Amino acid sequence: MKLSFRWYGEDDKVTLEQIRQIPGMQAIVTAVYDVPVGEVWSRESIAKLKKLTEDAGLAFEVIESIPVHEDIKLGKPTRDRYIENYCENIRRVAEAGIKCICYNFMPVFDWTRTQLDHVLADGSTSLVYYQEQVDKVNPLESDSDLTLPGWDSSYTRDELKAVVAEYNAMSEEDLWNNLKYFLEKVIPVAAECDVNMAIHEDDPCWSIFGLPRIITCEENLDKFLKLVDDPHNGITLCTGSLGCSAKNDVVRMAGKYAAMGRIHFAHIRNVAVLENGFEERAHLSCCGSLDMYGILKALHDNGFTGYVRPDHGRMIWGETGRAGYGLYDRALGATYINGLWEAIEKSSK
Ligand code: DNO
Repeated sequence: MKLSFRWYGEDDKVTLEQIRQIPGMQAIVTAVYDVPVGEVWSRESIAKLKKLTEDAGLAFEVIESIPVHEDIKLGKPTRDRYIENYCENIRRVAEAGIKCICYNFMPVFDWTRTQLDHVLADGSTSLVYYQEQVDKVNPLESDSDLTLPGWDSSYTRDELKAVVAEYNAMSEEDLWNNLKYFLEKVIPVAAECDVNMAIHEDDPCWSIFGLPRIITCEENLDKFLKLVDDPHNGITLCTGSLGCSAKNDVVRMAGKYAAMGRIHFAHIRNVAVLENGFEERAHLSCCGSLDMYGILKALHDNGFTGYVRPDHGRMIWGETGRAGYGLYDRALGATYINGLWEAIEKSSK
């Protein structure tokens, strides 16, 4: 595995110098943020990220994310232009040395939580999802509170209502067809550039607001990998996204898809699964519902060689900043991952 860390660019409170001091840190995970979704990234912006990263002694090899324009997911006539731009972005980041691109195919809403600063028993704060709070929100009603974190804030309320209505008229099968159409154009370009595409599971892995969500479980990941059966068409195994549903056996999925050579990136995060949702917890197995040792061992024993990053951390030690993306708890997560990996490697010899 190659240990990596997400960095939001020069505006990130967490600096490259700090990230470099995390033991065993090898690579940065970042993106160009100065271009609207769907447009082509400038070579200058890409080169700047590369230089900053490499000057800090870290590898510039993973992008998270090149976002997919809604017109592609909706299958609108304008999608071809956006897909062409997407292919151009793959070529451009590949030229700069990128080996892996993380993206998602979630309609409108990326990750969804109902609170960003829930106080846990130890006084740290974390991101949580309680179903009863989500149920109170109806994006189509003008008086509902539309401020759940993680959403694209560039939409006005009317635009959001319009795009949600478009999805409401679509079936899951339509979304599958649009994903297939996208992959059939994009994966050959990724293969030509030798870049691995790594789709991120839907977070949480179930439908919200009646919108279709399809990258949610083993059956659907099997279907996804067959849409275009090429090793460059792979997944980001996000343990927290899959693991917030008790129906997903994340250890089994880690082993299975690693053995197939289709996991290119792993987001390592623990969650406590509750009856009415889930809470993000510290990375250790004993802090949540997931067997983190089992997951990493399954990756290791099945020949996984991709990138790993500690995913969302809690806010601890008085740190403030971007929810889920502070320095301290993610650094603890990185150290835990390193410890597990060393032990797994040595005991398997
Ligand atoms: C949340 C992240 C996601 C992820 C995208 C990938 O913290 O894991 O926003 O980056 O879904 O496209």
